[in-house]
Formats: sequence, C-alpha cells, structure tokens
Amino acid sequence: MLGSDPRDRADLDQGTSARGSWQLITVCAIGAFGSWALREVEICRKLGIGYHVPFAFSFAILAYVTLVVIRPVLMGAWGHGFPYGIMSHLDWVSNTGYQYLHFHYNPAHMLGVSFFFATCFALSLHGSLILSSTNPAPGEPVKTAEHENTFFRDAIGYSIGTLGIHRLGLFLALSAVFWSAVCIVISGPFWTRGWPEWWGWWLNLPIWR
Ligand code: UQ2
Repeated sequence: MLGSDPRDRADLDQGTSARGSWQLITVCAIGAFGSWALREVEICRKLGIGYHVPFAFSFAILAYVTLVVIRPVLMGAWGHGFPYGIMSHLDWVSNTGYQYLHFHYNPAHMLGVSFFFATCFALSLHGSLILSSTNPAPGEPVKTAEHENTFFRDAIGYSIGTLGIHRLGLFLALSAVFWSAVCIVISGPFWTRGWPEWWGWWLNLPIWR
C-alpha cells in the first residue's frame, strides 16, 4: 500500500535528478582511495622503502568503509550511511550518538578518544623537542639526538629514542583510527541499547554482594 513504506514519504523523495548519487559518490570515493593507496605502494617499491605510509592510509580507508559500507550492510539499509553534507553529517553524528543515549559510555569510543589525546600529546612532545634542538639560541650550534635523549633522561629519567618516538606515534594514531571504527560498527549491529547500560556487567559482578 502506497504510503505505508517510510521510503514513499514525499518529503524524503529526491525526484529523479539526485537518485542514487550517494551510492555513486561512495563507489567512486572507495575506488579513488584504493587507487591512491596502490599508487603509494608503487612509490614505496620504487624507492625501496617500507610500506608504512600506505599501511597507515589503509586504516583511514577502513574507517571510511566501516561508516558507509560495513555498518549500513550490517544494519540492513544504505540509509544508515552518513550524508555527504557539511551540516548534515554533523547532524548524523549527533543523532547517532544520542540514539545510544550517551556515546561516551561506549568502551571502544573511550579507547579511541584516549588514543587521539595520546597522539596529540606525543606529537606535541616530539614537535617541540625537534624545533628546540634545531632552532637553538642565536649563535648556538644546532643540536643532535644526544641532546634530545639527554633532555628527556634529565626531565623524566627515560628517552624512547628518535626511531622509537615515530614507532609510538604511528601506533597511537593507528590505534585511534582503529578503535573509532570499532566503536561505531558495534553500535547497532552488536549493541542496540544505550551505552550506559552496557556497564551493567560491572555493576552486576558478584564481588559487590
Ligand atoms: C624521546 C625522543 C624523541 C622525542 C620524544 C621523546 C630522543 C626525538 C618526544 C620523549 C617521549 C617519551 C618519553 C614517550 C612518551 C609516551 C607517550 C605515551 C606520549 O624520548 O628520543 O626523539 O621526540
């Protein structure tokens, strides 16, 4: 019966001109992102360097595909993908968050946020350390890794090293993206109630009684 299906609502009808454009844009975007990653692989092979850059980019692609393909398929409708408008995608984030009452109680969201903060902290430590050693006081010679190590050994008794800080940065950034993808793909397909309620397992532990 016409009108009984929510998709027949006149106020949601886009006429004939815009029909299927979200799906077309999504297919083209995934093709472009995948091609870009493969081009990065070509360049890495030409230079004889590791595949760290395309590996990192693949995490960003994975996050996007999680939002517009994996979760909508698991939810059963393309309408669960986010819209490609400036304000409308903000509305989608807000509405999707409130659908689970309080998204900050999502444990994977907690991990994602914490990794984003840790990434900013690590990059601020690293960026300031590099600028301080390469831009010394006027007349002073530019400093090397020995000064960088010494600063942190003096300040906190530990230096992770010049290679280590980049390994840590890559780990923190990729972890942030990974847990962000996990936190949205479990919301709906694997948990349909409010996220505060998920913590009932903690409150219901037998150790409290
Ligand atoms: C460091 C080091 C660098 C750095 C930084 C550190 C010489 C140039 C920033 C210090 C980093 C530490 C102690 C790890 C902090 C841990 C977290 C989770 C933020 O030692 O070696 O190389 O840039």
